[in-house]
Amino acid sequence: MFKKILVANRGEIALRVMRTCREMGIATVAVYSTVDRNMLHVRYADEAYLIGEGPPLESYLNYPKIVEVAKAAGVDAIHPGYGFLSERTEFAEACADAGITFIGPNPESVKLLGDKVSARRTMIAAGVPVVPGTEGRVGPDEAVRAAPAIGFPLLIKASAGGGGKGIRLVRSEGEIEGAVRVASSEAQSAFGDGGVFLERYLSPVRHVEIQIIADQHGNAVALGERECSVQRRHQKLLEESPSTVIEQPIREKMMAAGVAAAKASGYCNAGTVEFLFDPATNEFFFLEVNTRLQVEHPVTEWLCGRDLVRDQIRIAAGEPLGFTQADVSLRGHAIECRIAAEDPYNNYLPSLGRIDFVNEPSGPGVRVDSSIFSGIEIPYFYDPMLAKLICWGADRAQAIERMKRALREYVIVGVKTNIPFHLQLLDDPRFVAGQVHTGFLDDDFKMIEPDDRSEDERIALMVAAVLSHNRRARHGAQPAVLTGPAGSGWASGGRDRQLNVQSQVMQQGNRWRRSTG
Ligand code: MV4
Repeated sequence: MFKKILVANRGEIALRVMRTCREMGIATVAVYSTVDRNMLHVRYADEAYLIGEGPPLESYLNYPKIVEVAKAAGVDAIHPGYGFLSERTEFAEACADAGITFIGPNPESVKLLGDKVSARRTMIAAGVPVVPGTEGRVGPDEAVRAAPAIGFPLLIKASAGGGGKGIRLVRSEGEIEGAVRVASSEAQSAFGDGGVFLERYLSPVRHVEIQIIADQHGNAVALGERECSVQRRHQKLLEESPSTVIEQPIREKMMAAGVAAAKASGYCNAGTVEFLFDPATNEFFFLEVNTRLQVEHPVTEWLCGRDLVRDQIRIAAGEPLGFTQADVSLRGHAIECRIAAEDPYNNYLPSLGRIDFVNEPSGPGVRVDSSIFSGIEIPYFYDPMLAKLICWGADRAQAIERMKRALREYVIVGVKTNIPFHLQLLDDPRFVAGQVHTGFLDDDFKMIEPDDRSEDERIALMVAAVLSHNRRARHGAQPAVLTGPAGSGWASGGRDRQLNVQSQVMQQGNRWRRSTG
C-alpha cells in the first residue's frame, strides 16, 4: 500500500480525499496557489507546497510543477480529485514517467472514451444501446444524406466535446449542411478536432448515470444509478439516488450496460457511465463516460455503504476489488445539494468575497463535504461551489425532509448562496412528485421573490446581528474543522508560521487545539 499521497486539487474534494488517506494511515501532501494559502486542505495535510499564483494554469493545472513537487516530497501516488488535471492523459503519463501511480483510469481508456465517436463505436460493439445516429464522423454532404433516416430535430455533436460543450440543435433539412460546417469549425477551434457526428434529439429526457468501479484484474461492478436531471445550463445542482423513474428490471439492465461499457473500454478505477432515459418508453441510451470520481459520488457512497476514494486507492495499488455485484446492496435514498456562492434572486450571479460566519448542519442522516469556515475569502479564480450537503433517508420523503431541515440549519453570512433555491426546489410539487427532466430548471422554474420584510422586522434583525456578533467576539469563533497535521501542536503552529497566517479565526483555532492537546 502507498505510504504518501499527493492530492492535486483544492477545496472540498482535496479535503475529502485526505480524510480517507488519514483513515488508511497514508501521509498526505497538499499543493496550493498563493490565494489558497489559508485553505483547509493546506492545513489538514501533513505537508503542503506552494505551486504558483491563483490562475489555474499557473498552479493546479501546472502539471510539470506538480510532478516535480511530488518527486521532491517522495510520494508514491497522486490523487487528482475532479476537474483540473483529473482527465488529462498527459498528466497521468507524466506521473507514470516519474514512477508515481496516478490514482485513476489508465490513459488508453481515457483517450478512447474522450473521443465520443470512438466511445460510441465501442458501445455499439459491446451491445450497449446508443442514441440512433451516424456510425462515425460526418462532413456536410454525408450529414445531408444521413439526416432523413435519423429524423428532425437532430443534434450535431463534436466528437471531442462532452458535458454539454460542442452541441448544436438542427430543426430542419435545410439547415443541416451549413450547421455541420459551423459546428465543425467551432469544434476545431475549441478542441483542436473538427470531427462531428449526428444523433436524434430526444426530448424530454432524464439524465441518469451509473457509477462503476473496476480493478486491474478484470473485475467490474456497478453501484446503482444517480438521477442528475436537475441542472442549469449543464451545471448539476441536485443529484439523488435512486431515480424515481427507474424500476428494478431497468436498473439491472442499466447496471449491466455500465459494466459492459467499462469492460469494453478496458476501464480501470472509478467511473461514471451517463445515459439519457426516456420515461415515455423506458428506454435508455449511452451518452458518454466520465473518467473520474465525480462531484456527486457521496450519494452513491451512502446507498452502497462504500468509501469510493478508499476503493480507488486500493485499486490503484493493485488490490482486487474484493467484492462482487451480488455483494452490492443499495439502501434507502440519498440527495445531494450543491451549495454555491451565487445569488438565486439575481440570475445566479457569482457572489464572491469574505464569508464572515459559517455554521454547518449536522445530525442524523446529514453529511457535509465542505471546505469553508468563518473568515474564509472565496477566491475568484475557481468554481463557486462552497460545499456539498448530502442527506440520507430510509425513503425519498425522509431524505427530502432532512435536506430541508439541514438547509435551514446552514448559516452562511457574508456571501449570497443558492440555499433559497434548493429550499424552493424541494418544495416544488413537480420535484416532490419526481417529475423533472433536463430542461426543467432552464425552461420551467422561476425563483419566487421573498416577501419584503417590514421595517420593524428589519430593525429586530439588525439588533440580533449586533448582539450575536458581540457574543461571538467575547467567546471567540472557531473554524469549522479543527484539524491539522496529525498529532502535534508544534506542527500546526509551524505551519501557521510557514504560511504567515494572519487570520484571527485560525489563531484562535490553534490556541484551542493546543489547549486541548
Ligand atoms: C442529448 C440530448 C438529447 N438527445 N443527446 C448534454 C450534455 C451532454 N452530456 C449530452 N447532452 C444531451 N445530449 C440527444 N441525442 C440532451 C442533452 C442534454 C442534457 C443531457 C444531460 C444533462 C443535461 C442536459 C441538458 C440539456 C441537453
